Amino acid sequence: MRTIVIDPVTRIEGHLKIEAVVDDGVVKEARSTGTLFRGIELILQGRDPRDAPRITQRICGVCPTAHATASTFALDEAFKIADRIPTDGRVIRNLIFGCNFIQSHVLHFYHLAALDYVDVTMVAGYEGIDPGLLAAKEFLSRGELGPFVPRYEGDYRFPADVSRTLAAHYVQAFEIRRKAHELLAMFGGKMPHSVGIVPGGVTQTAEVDLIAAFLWRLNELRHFIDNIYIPDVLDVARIYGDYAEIGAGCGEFISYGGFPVETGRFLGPGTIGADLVPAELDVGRITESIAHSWYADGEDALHPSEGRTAPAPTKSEGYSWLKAPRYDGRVHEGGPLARMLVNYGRGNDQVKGLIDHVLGTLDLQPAALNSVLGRHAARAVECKIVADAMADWILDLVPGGPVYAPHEIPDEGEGVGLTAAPRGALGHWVRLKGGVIDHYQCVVPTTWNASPKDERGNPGPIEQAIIGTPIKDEENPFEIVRIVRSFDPCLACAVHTITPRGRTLGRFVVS
Ligand code: NFE
Ligand code: MG
Repeated sequence: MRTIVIDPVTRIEGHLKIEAVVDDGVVKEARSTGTLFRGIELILQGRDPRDAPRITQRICGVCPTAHATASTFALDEAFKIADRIPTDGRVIRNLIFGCNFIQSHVLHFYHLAALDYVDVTMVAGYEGIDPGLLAAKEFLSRGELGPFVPRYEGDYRFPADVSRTLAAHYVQAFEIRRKAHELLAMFGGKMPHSVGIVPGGVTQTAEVDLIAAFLWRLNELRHFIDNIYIPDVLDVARIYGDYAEIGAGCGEFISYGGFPVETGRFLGPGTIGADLVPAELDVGRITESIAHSWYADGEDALHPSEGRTAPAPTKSEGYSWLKAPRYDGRVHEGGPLARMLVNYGRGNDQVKGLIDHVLGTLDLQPAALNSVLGRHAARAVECKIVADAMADWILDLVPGGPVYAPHEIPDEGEGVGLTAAPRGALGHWVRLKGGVIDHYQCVVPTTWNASPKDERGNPGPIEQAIIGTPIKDEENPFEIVRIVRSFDPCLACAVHTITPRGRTLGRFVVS
């Protein structure tokens, strides 16, 4: 029996520790610990509600647009204007947010996860004229190995020429992400922490020149997704086919739905299990357990609208700053895989067509999607679906049309804002009193996926995905980091500890 400790897990956002107890070459127990602590929700108390979309974006530089979206949906509801958002306002919100989805999914595959599969150091032997590869070669020749090593060794399977092609795409992906940011800024003002999405709609009207410029650049991103990103994911899946059998999670999935369209949500909401029969989402069934989290609070498993945040860093049963969100008391995984499965189950033709194409290409059954490869494939498919939809949505804009519903801020009000965020299901809960924020809670995607055990002792999705995994080489536990990264965790988003008077909660040595 041996415990493998990976602390911090690199190439994710934020600070995550994974402990895995290995016996006879198989993981028997796993612990996922959010080691970062920070505060946001209490900062909001007593403030003008319109500050919330601006301040909650500071939770994270990777998915600020998701927080702006959830926060704004919650305020639309609290202000009772959710049904008055003009079409141009709704569409432009979706375009701004869609840019962030594309950027985030490309970031995750190339700059965070791909280095687990592609030996970028092969670029050192490159003899061609590709400017990106030559820049990478020069970078390596200076001994700048930081993003690439140290790393686990012994399971890089691509030959040198394919590794170099993939490395060229790694370099190209930086440019694609920059372009996605630029695209977002056209309607959103800037990235990160855009200023375009506000309660009532957006701040930028649709103009003909903006529409043309946006569409032209969006098509460049779509070209990359179709011709580079998706084929690269399929190449990794072919060479690392065993990863369709590694990393199965809890087997139950949750989607809040995302991107409002006239008929509901473009990515539909729901829950789904192994039978692939989706169920309606009932927000009232969401609870957060603190049984194994560093929070003091007699009552466990509260609904987020009543959630409290009382830090207890020395609590002996605790091992994470993350709470443990559950649906119907059961563990659920969120993320692109959850959304693609829910929408596959709901009979969405486009999702069905693309997922079936991936399964056919790799000769896999739908059950194999609950795996490391399934998460990567679902993310790439979702990236394409959202990018293609954006090219349609933009044509719904009426240049010069209204983008904002004027309104008063009520003294009292309550709202919940649910959205798909790149990493999963994101919810913001707000309550107003005296015209200011009285209570605010965020339950974010990585809180679901990287959660610790709950009050019933059930491990969270990432913990369950690691448990039962055979480890080939305990000195190089590739399997564990590949599983964790397939979830695209963001601990910066996931943890919100607050200390109203600046009390010290604990001291941490970062090694
Ligand atoms: Ni910090 Fe986030 C996303 C949100 S997180 S990246 O996507 O919301 O878990
Ligand atoms: Mg398992």
